[in-house]
Amino acid sequence: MNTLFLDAAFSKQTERPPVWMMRQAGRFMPEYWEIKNKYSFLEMCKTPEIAADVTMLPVDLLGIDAAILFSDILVTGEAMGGDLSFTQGIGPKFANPVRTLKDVEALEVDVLDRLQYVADAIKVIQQRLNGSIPLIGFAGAPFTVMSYLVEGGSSKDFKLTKLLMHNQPEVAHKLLAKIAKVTADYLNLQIAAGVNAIQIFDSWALALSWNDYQEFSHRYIQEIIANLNRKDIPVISFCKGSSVFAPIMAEAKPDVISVDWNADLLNIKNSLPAGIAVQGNLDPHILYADKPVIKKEILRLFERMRGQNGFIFNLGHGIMPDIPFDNVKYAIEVIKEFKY
Ligand code: 1CP
Repeated sequence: MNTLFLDAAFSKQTERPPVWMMRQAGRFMPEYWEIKNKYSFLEMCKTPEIAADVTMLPVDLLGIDAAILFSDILVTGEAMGGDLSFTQGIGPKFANPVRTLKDVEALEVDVLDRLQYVADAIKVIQQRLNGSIPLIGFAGAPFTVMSYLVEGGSSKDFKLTKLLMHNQPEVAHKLLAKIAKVTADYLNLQIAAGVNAIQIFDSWALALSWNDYQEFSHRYIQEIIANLNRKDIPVISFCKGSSVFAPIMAEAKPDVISVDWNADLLNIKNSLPAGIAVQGNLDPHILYADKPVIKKEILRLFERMRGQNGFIFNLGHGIMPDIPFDNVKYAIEVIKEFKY
């Protein structure tokens, strides 16, 4: 197996930084659309052979150092009773938003049988990978998943979510505790099915104040990480907002913190306890730019991180759907030519 990714995740020395990209198995690839035109997004997630086909696209076409399970962070919300759909150009929608104590009480927590298709997909993907590179499993963090359940879909300002947190904190905590329980069970299901690493996505934590982040997000992530059957499975904690929240995130004891693009990555790494690796942190918009710019920005980051154990190259957030495929391919070539 190519162990670059796992070595860096455990802060061991590597000959070059390993690379994978958030949202690497997605809409910027023409081959993704060939599959997407035939099935709905949830059909793709729930059919193990198709989920495996999509997971393998960036492995075969880009040569990345780690694969990520093709699924979505919102499948936990669906399993708990959310009526989830994805509409092209609009995004995710929960038709039955969760806004009252009664709504929260109606959500179920013993739901692993409804997520068995993910375990099945992991087994098919591992057969396809055949030991070549590690497979990353993932879940959404409770705050981010709660925001979709409460808002009923995507949100710009998280107004209803914050109103619930501020006016009825006990209801918000009840909801977060339920999501955290399902998420820990779900990640342990993924570990049992054979993933080699876990990433927790708290995509919208940046919307929270320092205090609210600790009360409504961090403590649940901490609880989830503490409940994982980690063995030799590294845990990556990602949030949009990590430039600010990294010191709090470290208290949950992840192996890796995935950093957005606002911060200087070395400064963040130096501020963390020894043994926590960093992942990041190229601004994904750089991948729209001309190739010499892409190369210059990647090499600038790598020169800054030269000599550091515990550095995984990634973007500060996911690849946008209209980034040219050729630019992503070029970026990966630049990365793989680099030697420390
Ligand atoms: O390579 C991969 O990363 C693919 C697997 C993957 C992952 C890790 C998908 C497929 N979604 C996710 C996680 C995810 N889903 C996050 C966290 C990552 C991040 O912050 O980028 C979030 C916030 C979601 C929610 C979601 N699902 C959105 C965002 C909507 C918003 O509020 O801005 C969207 C558009 C989806 C649908 C979705 N999930 C994945 C894909 C490829 C798609 C698009 C479906 C389509 O083809 O229309």
